[in-house]
Amino acid sequence: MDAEGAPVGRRVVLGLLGLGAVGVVAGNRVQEGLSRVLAPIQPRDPTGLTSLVPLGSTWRYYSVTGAVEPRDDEDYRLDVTGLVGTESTYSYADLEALPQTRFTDTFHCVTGWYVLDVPWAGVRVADLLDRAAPTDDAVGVRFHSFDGTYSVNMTLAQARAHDVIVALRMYDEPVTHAHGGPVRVYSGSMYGYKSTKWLSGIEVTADNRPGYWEDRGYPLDGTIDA
Ligand SMILES: Nc1nc2c(c(=O)[nH]1)N[C@H]1C(S)=C(S)[C@@H](COP(=O)(O)O)O[C@H]1N2
Ligand SMILES: [Mo]
Repeated sequence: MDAEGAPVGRRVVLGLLGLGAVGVVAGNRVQEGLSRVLAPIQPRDPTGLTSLVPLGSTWRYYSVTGAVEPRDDEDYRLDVTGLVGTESTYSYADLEALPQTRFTDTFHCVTGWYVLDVPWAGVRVADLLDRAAPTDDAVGVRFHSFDGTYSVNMTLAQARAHDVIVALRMYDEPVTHAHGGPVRVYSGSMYGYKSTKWLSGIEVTADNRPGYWEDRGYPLDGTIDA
């Protein structure tokens, strides 16, 4: 998993413990209300088998900053900046007007919980990158959150994958505030920490530097089963 060859590095384990703590602190009160709100949209499971899997198939609410000031569609802005030919700012309506990609996928948090069959829709990050035209020295993409703290990096190649989107819809409804709306990232082949909630910026960078969780021990390459 890391260069030293340990299957799960000490830093990763410490990171996992840290996330557990965040889940408890940030999640406690919110979790109760959320499970009621989310009950109608839990994935269908005709076999009932997923209920036997510990930690399986239910959403956890995560925010490393506690409460985040909600943002309306009208106030929403996404900045695309950095090593690009054309920097730009998109409103929610601008994003809605671009071609939308919809697909259904299992959501995996690196701590073990997952949610089956989540429909997502939004704009491919690849399309936004094409419009911005990264310069030849561009290597990474850094996603920023309007929570003021969270950020995450991936390589330019990872960000261009067809299942990496700026998501406007989840379960065929607008992304809720708790899930990082009005606009969040969804990175299909990567663990949940690569999917920045409350997305405010996409910055094209000269390196692929660690973001919030990678600084605290999560793998820089967040590919599932990497
Ligand atoms: N801004 C922000 N984005 C974030 C996080 C966070 O704490 N803050 N947590 C990440 C992690 S570890 C996971 S598993 C998912 C959880 O998404 P959810 O809160 O919609 O369940 O969001 C990711 N994106
Ligand atoms: Mo996570």
